[in-house]
Amino acid sequence: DRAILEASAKHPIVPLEKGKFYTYGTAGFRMKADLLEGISFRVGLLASLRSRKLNGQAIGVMITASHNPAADNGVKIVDPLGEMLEQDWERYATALVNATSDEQLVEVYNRLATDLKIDLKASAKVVYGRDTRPSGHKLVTALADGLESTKTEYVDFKILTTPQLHYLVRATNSEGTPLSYGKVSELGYYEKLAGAFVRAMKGRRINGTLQVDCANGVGGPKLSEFLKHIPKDKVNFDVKVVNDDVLRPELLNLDCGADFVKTKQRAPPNPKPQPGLRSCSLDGDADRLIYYWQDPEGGFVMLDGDRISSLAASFIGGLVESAGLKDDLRIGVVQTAYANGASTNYITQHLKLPVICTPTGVKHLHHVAQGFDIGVYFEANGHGTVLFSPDALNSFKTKEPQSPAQKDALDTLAALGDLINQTVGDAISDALMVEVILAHKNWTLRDWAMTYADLPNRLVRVEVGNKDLFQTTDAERRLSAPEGAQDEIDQAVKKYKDARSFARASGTENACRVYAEAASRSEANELAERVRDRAV
Ligand code: 16G
Ligand code: ZN
Repeated sequence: DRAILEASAKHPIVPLEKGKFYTYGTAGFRMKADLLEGISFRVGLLASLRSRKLNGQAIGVMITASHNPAADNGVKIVDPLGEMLEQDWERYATALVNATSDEQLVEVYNRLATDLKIDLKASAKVVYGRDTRPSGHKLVTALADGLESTKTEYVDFKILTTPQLHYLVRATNSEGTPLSYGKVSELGYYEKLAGAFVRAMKGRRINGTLQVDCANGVGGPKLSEFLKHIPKDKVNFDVKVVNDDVLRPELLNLDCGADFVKTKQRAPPNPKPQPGLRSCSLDGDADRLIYYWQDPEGGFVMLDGDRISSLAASFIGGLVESAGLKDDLRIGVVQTAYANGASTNYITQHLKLPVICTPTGVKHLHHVAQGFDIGVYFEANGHGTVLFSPDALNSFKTKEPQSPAQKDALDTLAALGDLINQTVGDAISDALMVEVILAHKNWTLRDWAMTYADLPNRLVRVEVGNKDLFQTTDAERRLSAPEGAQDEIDQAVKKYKDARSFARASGTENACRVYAEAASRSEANELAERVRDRAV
């Protein structure tokens, strides 16, 4: 207890106004970096408890604020298999962080240990990393102090993308077992991806250059490092890395990156968009991906998370059929309310695959995707991945092929199982998957975009006094409170063709979001404004 008290005094928590509390949001604690030092220290305590509770398995901590401005930062906890922290534990994190004094902190810590039957003498291990934000350094120092004060073993993996940290957590816990996820090092991550990429491409050619906008974040240097591991004689992959300046922190996510492209629905102004160039953008911690190109005739065309999801579902569904596994493996797609209605239609009607809708946030989608043998999940904003069950992975490796075509499909599926990050959405891994699929289909981005036409849509952010008044049901597609608000939305939607709209409280900022889609751009805009004005 003394050790914790003393260390905690060095990393005080910044008190909030009366009645306000820090909360573990959709993606951990996220706010202005100067508020986070004490929080990071306390997250160290929580991670040690979690590790001790889980028999000393390694827990991960990632310091990042993703697509937020450079002045923000965040702390989130990763479970042993590389998944997001189990939801029950979010409130324990919140309890520790909101303790009002060092003494109270120790009290809460001890009470959690007692209530959860945790042996504080058992061994504990935590591995952590951070993105390129300058504030990250101070935050990992506080974190390490939290770990030392609880006698927790730790490994500092320094600067990483978020998905790399998730990889390392799973690799650490599976090392030396039959389910080993890969070598426990950043190099191991590159080698695994590069090897799988070569196997999945199988000599196919990639047409033209891919320009990757890295949001001036950690994805830039990491992508450049990864590219060195691709054997030039096996795959031609011509990548132009842009917006990869991590030496001027103020440039992070500034007028570039996946969030900019998705919300502004246009290409970053720098470098000047080149007509026809195949392009994609990562976000600040490289877990989101958006593709796009500037069409000489049609203007800017964006291929977002819904498009990546339907592309992956169509390709993998086809392979499963060719491999003769259609009756053995259940494939499904998981989306949120933000998914464009046209994508949902395409997947259910054309691909004939089931779609499940969940609330926003990767933890929800990931969980539901695990219910399938092959679960494809993406948020429209570009965050997502494809999960393969142990059964699925096993059948790719053990099924006896009846023909060369079957063998080909099985080999490609097995390669995809290694290429696609199984722990969390990973922009680098997802981009490689997209490139593999386009090469197999011999498609340009235009071919990809032709599969269906997106419904015009509009997202508006609304400042509200208290966002918590807005309660949702039906995977955030309907409001249950305030009273009467959903009726207003229903009335508004009725006025337009192919229309859909919903409102929800943000999980990351104090605001509401209104989404609307309809048959034409003007109708979508009108609907969004009507819902904003009448229901929110
Ligand atoms: C977080 C989520 C992201 C979600 C977004 C919604 C993770 C890792 N990140 O950034 O998936 O789309 O929140 O934000 O889960 P909102 O609640 O403010 O709309
Ligand atoms: Zn991110």
